[in-house]
Amino acid sequence: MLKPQSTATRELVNLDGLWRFATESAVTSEPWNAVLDTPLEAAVPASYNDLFVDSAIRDHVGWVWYQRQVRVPRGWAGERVFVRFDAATHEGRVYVDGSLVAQHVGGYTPFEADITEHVQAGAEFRLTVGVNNQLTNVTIPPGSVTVRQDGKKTQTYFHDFYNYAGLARSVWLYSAPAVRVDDVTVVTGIDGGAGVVDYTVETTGSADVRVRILDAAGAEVATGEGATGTVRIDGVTLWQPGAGYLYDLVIEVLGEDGAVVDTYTQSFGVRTVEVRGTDFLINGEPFYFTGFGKHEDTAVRGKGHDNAYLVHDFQLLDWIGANSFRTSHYPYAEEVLDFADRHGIVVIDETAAVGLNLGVQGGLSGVGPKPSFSPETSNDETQAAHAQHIRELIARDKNHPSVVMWSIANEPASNEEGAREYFEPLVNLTRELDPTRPVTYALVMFALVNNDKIADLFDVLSINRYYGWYVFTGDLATAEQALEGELRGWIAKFGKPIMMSEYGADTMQGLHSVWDTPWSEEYQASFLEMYHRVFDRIDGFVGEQVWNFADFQTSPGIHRIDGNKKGVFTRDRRPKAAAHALRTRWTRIGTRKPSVD
Ligand code: BDP
Repeated sequence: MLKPQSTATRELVNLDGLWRFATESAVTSEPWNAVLDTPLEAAVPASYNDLFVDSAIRDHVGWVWYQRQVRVPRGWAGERVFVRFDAATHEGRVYVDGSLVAQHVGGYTPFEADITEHVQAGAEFRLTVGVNNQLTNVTIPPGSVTVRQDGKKTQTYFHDFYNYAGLARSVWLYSAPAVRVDDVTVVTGIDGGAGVVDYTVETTGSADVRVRILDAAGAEVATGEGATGTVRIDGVTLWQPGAGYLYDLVIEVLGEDGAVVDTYTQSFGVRTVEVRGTDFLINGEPFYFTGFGKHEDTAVRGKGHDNAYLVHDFQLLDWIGANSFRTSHYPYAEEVLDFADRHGIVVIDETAAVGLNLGVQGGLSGVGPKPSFSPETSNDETQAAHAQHIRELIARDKNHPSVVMWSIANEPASNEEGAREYFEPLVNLTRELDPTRPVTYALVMFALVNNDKIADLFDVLSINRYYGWYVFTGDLATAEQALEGELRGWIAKFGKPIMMSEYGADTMQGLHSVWDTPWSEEYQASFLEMYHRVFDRIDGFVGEQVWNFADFQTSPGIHRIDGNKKGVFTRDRRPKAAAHALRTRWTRIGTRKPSVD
């Protein structure tokens, strides 16, 4: 799905700002039919939960309403007019005045509606958006809603981060011509010193297409004719980890008289990704991932996208020597991937399929033990929602050179009955939609080499482990043996690349100890060092991503102190002691770990 942009033939109006806001209980049953009668205004983009000092809003389960007036620019007569939501978490319904124009399920992927028939150039309309935060056994991610005796709804979910909701990403109004670029896919290869660029442009209606490729300085380096084609870039500059060189594919759609009726520019990088034996190769060179699992999470904004945090987080990644991160546990804002493209940070792009596991959360949430895959829990309908989510993720992110792998789930119950039937079609779908990128999933601690049912379906084994934290707490010597034994078992059985996609210890900033005291800053550093000793003894190991980049908010519970504290940085991005040790190690590693003797 194309990201809206302003070009010679398209105009773009950003609708961020302050919108009228109310929960469903505070307004009439069809709030789109009138001006919302509410004293509240909510910032867009931002999750609504932490904006107001009102627990009835923070903990609200169900619909909330956002509304604003929008004027269509007067020059848009004769154009198609679209409204585009970068995300509505987790379900959105959009009304233009009294008309429903879009409905979308899935909280982290964009959707849009052609509203041309409902609006007039130069005139105002009322844009009302309902957003629902309910998670059920058939949503991705899953959860469950309970109605108490007093009628109040409460919700449980099976993932370890706060269920922030609302309009956390930008909203756009844009114009585009009736005959236009509808989609583009760019796949790149390398042939000696040349880049080989396969492109496929889809248009609305049949029209001639031509393309030009511009280098980063804006110089034309190649051209092509037709909606699909292959173009060579001689003397290509590759997109590399740490050096995110981008080209522009300028697409022009031609009218019957040969005049340009639409133009759209897709940036891309020339690079290849491949798994060979136990190596993960970028541009044919073994690549070693260093970095983090992250979250979109800041104070007050919740999951609201913020360019200041975007810049600062990438500065910190650079400072600490990290070359990559995983978009744990949902697709991040497109601005994040664009930034990673430009700055050469490698991304493992994850779906929002987190918590397909009632075994893990039994203890934490009080739900279970129930089978994770069954008609009452994750079932065919869940799988269909998961498939749709994968389609939308790949449609959105397929052209990002920074994205080198899809992670289609975090910690599913891959050790349980039904896991293979659930996952095999999803892995096949992912490969069909994108044959160019490896596919992985992050393995839960209960999924072991002798009971996991799906590892053989994937290209890379991404292991989440907490030896020394949830098990062998405070006993790093025993944890070290257990970790090494387990990792060697995976390598011996599968001969695939294996990486640590999560390892970390909760750490209270400012707590110090001369002992191996869990929660102290020293323990976090010793814990990570212990893991690194093990990684450095194992061949076939392709990366380490610490859990987590920064402290983040979770639902309340006795296992968490105002959120998860496994951050190497605090929630306001100050380094804990471990950050300095990681910096020493990762700046030394760069992109390639020295091989084991
Ligand atoms: C893993 C999850 C992650 C949690 C982490 C933890 O993948 O979302 O936050 O553990 O417990 O199970 O800190």
